[in-house]
Amino acid sequence: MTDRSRCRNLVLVLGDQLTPGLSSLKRADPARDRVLMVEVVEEATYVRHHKKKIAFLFSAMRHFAGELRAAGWQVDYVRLDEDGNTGSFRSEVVRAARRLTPDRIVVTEPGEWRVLEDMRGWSEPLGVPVDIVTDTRFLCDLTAFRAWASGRRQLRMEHFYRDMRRRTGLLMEDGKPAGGKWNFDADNRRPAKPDLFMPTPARFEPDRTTQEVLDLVGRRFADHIGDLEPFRFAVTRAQAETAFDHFLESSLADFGTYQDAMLRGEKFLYHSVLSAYLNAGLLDPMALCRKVEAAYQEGRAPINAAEGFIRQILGWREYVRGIYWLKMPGYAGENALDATAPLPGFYWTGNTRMRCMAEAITQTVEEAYAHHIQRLMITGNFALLAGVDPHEVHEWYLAVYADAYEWVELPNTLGMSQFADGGLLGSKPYMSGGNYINKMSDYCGACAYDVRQRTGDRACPFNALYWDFLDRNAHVLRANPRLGRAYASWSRMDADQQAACRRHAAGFRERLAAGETV
Ligand code: FAD
Ligand code: DLZ
Ligand code: SF4
Repeated sequence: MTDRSRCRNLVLVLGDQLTPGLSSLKRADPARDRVLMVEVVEEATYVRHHKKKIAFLFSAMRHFAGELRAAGWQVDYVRLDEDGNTGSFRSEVVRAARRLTPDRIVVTEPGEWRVLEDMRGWSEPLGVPVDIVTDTRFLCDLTAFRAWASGRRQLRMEHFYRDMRRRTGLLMEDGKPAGGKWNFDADNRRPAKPDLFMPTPARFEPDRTTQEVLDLVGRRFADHIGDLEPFRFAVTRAQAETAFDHFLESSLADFGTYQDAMLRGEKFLYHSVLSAYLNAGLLDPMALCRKVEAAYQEGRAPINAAEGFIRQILGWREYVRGIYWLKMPGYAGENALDATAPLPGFYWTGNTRMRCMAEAITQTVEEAYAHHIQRLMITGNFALLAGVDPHEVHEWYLAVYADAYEWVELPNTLGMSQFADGGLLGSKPYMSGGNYINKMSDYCGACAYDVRQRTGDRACPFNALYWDFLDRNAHVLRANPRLGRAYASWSRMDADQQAACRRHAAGFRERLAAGETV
């Protein structure tokens, strides 16, 4: 259909905008406007995304297009393997505009700077205005975040989070935080024990649409990281809501207590495994927070669980998005510790003798998922200690996780995990030697290395790397009051021990650089 009067607005809906109440759709009229959705090779390959991530999005996009059509919209959906698909957002919008001659293009602002910059240049070649409208799916709009950040010396998440609790009234009782404290993190650091009754997230059998996508992705992206099957993701809003309800029933109560725990073979523990759905727009963050608050109020979840979960969504998720848009485009290039080592090849395979790294990476390859402490204190910690170039680390996280889009991934990786922003996001680097990993997991007992040794053939690599990291970066970090105890311990070591640590770490980093199996 090329009737101009039927396409006043051409509404482009991106793969992470699968929300019926999307701001661009709200501005349009199903009777007169047209929706455009495109599967494009550029989005799948600007970093080489995990096969499961591509399959999840393509299937969720196709299902969403079907739901829009059922709701009365005309949707032009361009499949990846369709004849004439030109492969990028820009060229597909140009092609559609030639076909449909719209008066204007409407699009909700994208989640990545790269795409926004490109969109800002579309109007001229298209010869029609491009309206980029605010994304209203977040709990703190960017103007409010800028106002919060303005004039502050430090942009700490905890302060932002308290403001958000007050603003939304979530877990507030008579103007005070429910349970008498803002933050129950201190209760949320218990290691887990292998348990026969460990919950598993809700899983869904692929339907015909998903099966077609799996065949497509298997053919077209065979050389990307990751196992495509078994594929058990939710691909519709209804399924994602079922997954959330299942989490509420089976895992929320223990979510807080075991939030930082890690166990061999347990890929999900009590985590919600909802981030991919939230970030694609299949779930509404406020609705989740309200349901978790209700579970607390009705006595179905303790305060440390409810507060812990709400803090992740109301606090961290909104905060990192605010930081991203406040600091881009410069943020992506920061490298406060001048880290330059290449990302070790085993990040793509899990082929390492370090049990903790093998567990975290193998499940990433299998599931396009690892939980927060695995990302932060295993793969992130190792890259930080080994001095890996933060840009390479960033590209890895962006590629391998089903929930990764730059607005959320970059601040978490570059800021929280790699300290490449020099402490804008975190007051000190998140780092540890083997001791912490041993305390919070059962990995070390099954490792080729010995967590108690600092140097020697079987010494846990995290140990010498930890001390060497502090030493190498003393010019940046020594003045940090939160590292006072760590530097005091380093100073208490005698010169021979310090030299042995340095030698061991340097030898290990050389073997890493040479691509040896470590
Ligand atoms: P749960 O532990 O069940 O938490 C509930 C929800 O809270 C999550 O679904 C997520 O939406 C939100 N959340 C929790 N922590 C964070 C956080 N730090 N930032 C933003 N939201 C948070 N999260 C992403 O969504 N996308 C990413 O690309 C991403 N990259 C990361 C990279 C690194 C190096 C680190 C350390 C963390 C990263 N995170 C990212 C944050 C966090 O690890 C994931 O959100 C979480 O592991 C998703 O699993 P879950 O749904 O089971 O979360
Ligand atoms: C991640 C991704 C992939 C793999 N493919 C597509 C696609 O083909 N079409 C699409 O609309 N979106 C895709 N996405 C999500 C986009 O990369 C995302 O919308 C932008 O990065 C902005 O956040
Ligand atoms: Fe990881 Fe070291 Fe423990 Fe091995 S000994 S699992 S390398 S922390």
